[in-house]
Amino acid sequence: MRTQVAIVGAGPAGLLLSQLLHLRGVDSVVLESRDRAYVERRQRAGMLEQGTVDVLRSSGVGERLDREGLTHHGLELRFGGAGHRIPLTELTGGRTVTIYAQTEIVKDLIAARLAAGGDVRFGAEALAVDTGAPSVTFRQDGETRTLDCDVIAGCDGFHGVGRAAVPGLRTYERDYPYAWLGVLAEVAPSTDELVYAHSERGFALHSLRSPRVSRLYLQVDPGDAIEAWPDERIWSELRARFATSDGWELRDGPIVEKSITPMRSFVAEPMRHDRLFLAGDAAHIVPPTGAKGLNLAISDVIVLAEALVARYDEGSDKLLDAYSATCLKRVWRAQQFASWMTTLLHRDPAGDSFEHRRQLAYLDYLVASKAAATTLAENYVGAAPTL
Ligand code: FAS
Ligand code: PHB
Repeated sequence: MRTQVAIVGAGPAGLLLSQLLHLRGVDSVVLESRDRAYVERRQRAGMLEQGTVDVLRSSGVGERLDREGLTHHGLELRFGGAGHRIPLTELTGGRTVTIYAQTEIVKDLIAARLAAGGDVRFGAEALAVDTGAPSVTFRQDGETRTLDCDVIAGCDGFHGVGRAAVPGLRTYERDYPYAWLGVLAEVAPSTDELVYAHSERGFALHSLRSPRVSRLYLQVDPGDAIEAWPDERIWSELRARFATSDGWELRDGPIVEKSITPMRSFVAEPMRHDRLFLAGDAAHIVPPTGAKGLNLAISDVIVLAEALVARYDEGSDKLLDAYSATCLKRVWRAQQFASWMTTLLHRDPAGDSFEHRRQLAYLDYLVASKAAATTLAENYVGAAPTL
């Protein structure tokens, strides 16, 4: 077997890379260890920056996104029993964010690749990558095979095999003393825009998926088991954390999916070794508070696709040689924002009262100062590439 670009992983990074390369006449094969149904239903992100929306549209997979996506112009910070709107669009010269679930992006990309005759192989687990004479050894249907290629794109997420093939990797990590319990509920959202709640009981987030489906998160201990969170306890805790003095009410309904995600910051440098290029969660993880994980994966792939096309069209490796540094500038900007927003909004499990008052003081400042609110807005909608 041979292709120009071997892509390991059919998450948003791998699938979008395959689509972008296809549109520019570069062949690829996508190897995905899980089956299609698993990959399409895995609940993850939902908040898209403008750059992510733009590239999905320009690569021909924006039609359902335009029909079903929810464009947002602001978000609410809720603390001390009151809500405060941050007018994102007004503060960023017209930029918006869009709610459209990662599951739907994955479905749209898989459908587009298969409709174009793309080679996306499910149940094909990469076992090892050879970065020199590039090739990927993988197992599918009990048979071990080798895919020869010019370049390998390691889009295989945090637990993949690509990163391990980079010798002398430098890693930067921070584990947080809390996790997120994510809930998908068949109930109309109780808010039109996202509500980020800071409370003495802990953080909570009210996001959306559609006019009939809500996506909610609440801070839990990293060691919590999902079994300790029956639906009624989840709704009761969410009501307590979103409570306001004006009697705002949280609608509840059937919970169709719930899971606990640990929270970490992680960066692996460099994001390239020889003919292997890492993209997305394979190279970095951000705490989901800032809604950056998916958007970072997309921005890595935009850079990688452009660099690979330059290699094939112009014979130039200049952009490929700059790939890691180009991506890492944006990765670290996102890391700074995501860790700042996470430590601002989450209750310190040690119950440190100084930390709680410090958080409240900054939240008051965010609401009172246009400069402070603009800093949040600019990073939330997606820092311009120059920042
Ligand atoms: P992914 O992990 O999505 O995809 C990697 C793919 O590679 C997977 O399909 C995997 O099966 C496959 N793979 C792994 N090893 C392989 C092998 N050896 N061979 C073949 N295939 C292999 N981000 C946000 O912005 N907001 C959120 O709320 C949010 N919530 C999250 C919740 C969870 C539980 C997790 C894990 C992440 C969450 N994220 C969130 C981040 C998430 O959206 C990621 O940033 C995004 O999935 C990154 O996409 P990829 O880099 O494509 O990696
Ligand atoms: C989501 O809708 O999944 C979401 C939105 C904003 C975040 C995190 C997750 O900060």
